[in-house]
Amino acid sequence: MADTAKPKGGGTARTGSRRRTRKDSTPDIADEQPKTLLDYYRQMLLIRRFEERTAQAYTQARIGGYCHLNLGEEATVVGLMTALQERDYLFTNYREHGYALGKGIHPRRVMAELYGRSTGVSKGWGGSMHMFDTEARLLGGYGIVGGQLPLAIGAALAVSYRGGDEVVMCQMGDGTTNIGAFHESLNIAALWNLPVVFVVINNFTGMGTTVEKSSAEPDLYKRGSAYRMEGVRVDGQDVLAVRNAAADLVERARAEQQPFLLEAVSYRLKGHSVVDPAKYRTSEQSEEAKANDPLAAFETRLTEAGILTDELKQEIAESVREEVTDAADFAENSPHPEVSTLFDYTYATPVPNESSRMPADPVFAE
Ligand SMILES: Cc1ncc(C[n+]2csc(CCOP(=O)(O)OP(=O)(O)O)c2C)c(N)n1
Repeated sequence: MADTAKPKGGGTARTGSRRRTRKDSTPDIADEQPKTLLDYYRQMLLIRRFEERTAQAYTQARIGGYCHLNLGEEATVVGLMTALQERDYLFTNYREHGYALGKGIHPRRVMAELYGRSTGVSKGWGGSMHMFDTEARLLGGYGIVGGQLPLAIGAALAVSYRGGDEVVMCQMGDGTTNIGAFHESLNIAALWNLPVVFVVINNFTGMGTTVEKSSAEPDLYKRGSAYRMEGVRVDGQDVLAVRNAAADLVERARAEQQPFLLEAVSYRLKGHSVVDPAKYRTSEQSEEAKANDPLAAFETRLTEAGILTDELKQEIAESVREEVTDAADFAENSPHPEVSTLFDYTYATPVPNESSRMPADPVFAE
């Protein structure tokens, strides 16, 4: 087991910084291509601005239903997504907008899905929590806590059965590690040597309940040890550290055909969902979180290294702003799906879309 983000002592409700890394584990940006670093910066900024726009559209009632944002988790999301090969599969929980963007889905299609429009990733029927795109190999988007885990190992079993070399990444939150499906899935994945990387985003709270109050073993990367699964903890505020740790495990899962567990210690800047004012946090915690904003920290690092000049910063900010505005305009101007298509993408076998059908009537068409 490795621990590159060791908590300092056994405090109670803590924010990202106190639980963060030893400095010696921070990758040196001098080892990276400036182009790569700027690309990561842009991706993180895109998620930030996209999510801010999403929050705004929600308050304007352009977006309905549940809606959970990746604000504050941009370094983790970008680090994880850049560690995957295009052919690798991804399963996530409902906090997924940034992952969809990171998996290469166009911001227009992600925003249109949030608006519930037919041009969206799931043709407007999935919404914020249920994005699904077989081409991009994003296999959901799940609103049921832990619902993605058994499905992810099913996909990994299919890969393994066919002798493929794809890896399945299965993202979840810290709260998910106490769901039965977590243990069942880790057990089967280890028993059957499935190529899955389980990723726990430890943002310290499941809704408003802290990890310390819900987990007998709050060092979540150790939770795989019951299944003899190697676990690694990484600083989720550092995009390079996340990419390195994730890429290592993804490639080992591919080569060794076995599962791994990665814990990324991150922090969400806002409440659980867009309607949660996060009153369970102290103002000290919120202030500390803002002070440790991963996007601002990365921006400072790149600026100090002379990689991000004022001109470049402006240029990137402008192009991201345009991309997000374009996505929102596209969503706004897209049609709602036809009600007659309600069941078209839900079942593998055609199902009649008959509102008059009684519960006892057969589900599948003759
Ligand atoms: C089976 C199930 N139980 C409860 C809920 C309600 N619920 C929605 S999100 C959530 C917290 C999950 O927290 P975590 O796994 O840490 O993910 P995060 O929101 O931090 O990404 C709960 C309890 C649910 N959706 N599904």
